[in-house]
Amino acid sequence: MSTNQPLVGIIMGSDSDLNIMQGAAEILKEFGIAFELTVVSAHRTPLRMVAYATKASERGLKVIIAGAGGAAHLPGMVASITSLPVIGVPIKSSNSIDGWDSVLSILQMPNGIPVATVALNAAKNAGILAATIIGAFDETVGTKVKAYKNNLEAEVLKKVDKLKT
Ligand code: RP5
Repeated sequence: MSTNQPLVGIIMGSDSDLNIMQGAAEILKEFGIAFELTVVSAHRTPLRMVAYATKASERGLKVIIAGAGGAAHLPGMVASITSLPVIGVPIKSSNSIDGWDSVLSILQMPNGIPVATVALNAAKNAGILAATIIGAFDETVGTKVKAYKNNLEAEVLKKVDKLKT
């Protein structure tokens, strides 16, 4: 990809989510996909959330990855405003109910407003999914995603071979 225009917006409810959300940033770097990363809170900065979601598409973003924990309304609220695909990352932010609060808040969206929800803390998978969406239209990215998956397969086959010896 030859431009520095961010194609993926990585947002999170708090800077305490950053440790997990770095996983999305790292894999997007590996795929050579430009991204931006910032904190947008559905509850503490609701107007900033509305502004971000409203302008995301016109600013050139193609996919939004939104991570949040607890009453994790950020991905769903952003999805309710933007026409871009939104990938939700449930974050285990407290031990009280093992992250089920985050998972269910992001997963259980009403009809019409889908959020592509990855597993608990699975920011890397969110990055791979974002690359896959972009790769469906961008051949360079698509080829990298294919190579990534081929490599996963090769790694497994190597282990299978080792088991035979
Ligand atoms: C959520 O509350 C955030 O996404 C974070 O996972 C959780 C805790 O936030 P802090 O109190 O650490 O800022 O909104």
